[in-house]
Amino acid sequence: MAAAETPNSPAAGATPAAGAAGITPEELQLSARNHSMPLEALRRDVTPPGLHYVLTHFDIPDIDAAAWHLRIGGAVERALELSMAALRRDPAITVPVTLECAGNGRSLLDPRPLSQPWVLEAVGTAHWTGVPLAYLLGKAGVLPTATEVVFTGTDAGVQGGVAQQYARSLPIREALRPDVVLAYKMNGGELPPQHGYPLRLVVPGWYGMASVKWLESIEVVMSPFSGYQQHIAYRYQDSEDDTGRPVSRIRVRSLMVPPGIPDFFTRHRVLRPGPVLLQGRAWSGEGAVTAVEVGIDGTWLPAQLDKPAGGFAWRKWTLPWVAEPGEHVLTCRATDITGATQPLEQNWNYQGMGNNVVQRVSVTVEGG
Ligand SMILES: Nc1nc2c(c(=O)[nH]1)N[C@H]1C(S)=C(S)[C@@H](COP(=O)(O)O)O[C@H]1N2
Ligand SMILES: [Mo]
Repeated sequence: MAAAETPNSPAAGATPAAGAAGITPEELQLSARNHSMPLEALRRDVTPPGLHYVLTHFDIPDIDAAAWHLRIGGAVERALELSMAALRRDPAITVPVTLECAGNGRSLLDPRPLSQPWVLEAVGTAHWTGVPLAYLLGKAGVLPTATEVVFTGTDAGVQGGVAQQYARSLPIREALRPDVVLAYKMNGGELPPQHGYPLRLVVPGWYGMASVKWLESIEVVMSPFSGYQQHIAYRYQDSEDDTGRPVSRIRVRSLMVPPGIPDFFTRHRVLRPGPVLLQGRAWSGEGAVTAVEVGIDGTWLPAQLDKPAGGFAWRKWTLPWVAEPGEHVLTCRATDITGATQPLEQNWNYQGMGNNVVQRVSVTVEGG
């Protein structure tokens, strides 16, 4: 029984699998449903919906937006029930946000935790338009005793033997941030079915699991939420027995557009000798990216950074390189304002969360 993102049975998570070898039918099934962003899409500031990564634990619901309502209740002065038409009349904001799945990089771990086997590209940047969550919570009137807000999606399934609707909570101070949005548009167009139609939460700076799709209800609560996706899944665990620490903000990461052209099967890169502009994007959920270095055969050079497109949107970087004939390894490494940087050796954890190891691209420059 496979479900995305968290090893389902303790045995599954602990099963050693060497590198990417021996991919299981369950992993293949998940990776055929959930797709990542092709690395060449890093050329674009904004990721078109079809290129943005997708992660859905259960089934994509088919929702009739005309009949759909959002319920807001719990520890509030006034419970609200809002139609899509009513939400569209509220003041709207548009926020550029880089979303990344917390399981990005999982398939590189050894042993490999069995779940959605992401490589490096479970990321995308979109412009999300909708009503600020803080505005609606203000309308409902949050009681002073409130500590968290629970978001529940329509989609249901079984994970780790637990029947559930997908649900996550946010601490009240995060929920009241002005840039947290209940989005009904992606890149100016209608929200696509796979991205949460008709309404989803977007929490800038947090790994994707916080941004609940197909939102059905919002409940303000006074005690810690203990739902499966909060309490069991999305934790940094050292071992099966470790209760772990919750996954929250996106760790600093950079990726490059692999230069040249790919070999179809291996994706190994081939390019001509001479000047080439290496480029990519870097982001962090902890704050601004302050530096990107590019490694050419082990020598680190500072890349040039463009202006950021928003507080939690990726930043473009470039580095001119003169490619000489032969075999080369290109890497990139970002640092954010907290001083956090990307590890050269990945840290293993039981669920395979937050693996922000540096990307390595091997290239063959022709003419040697
Ligand atoms: N209702 C619901 N919301 C969800 C999920 C889900 O399975 N169901 N998956 C989460 C996870 S793990 C991620 S990484 C993001 C992915 O968002 P995207 O598919 O729009 O890129 O959605 C989050 N929101
Ligand atoms: Mo995710």
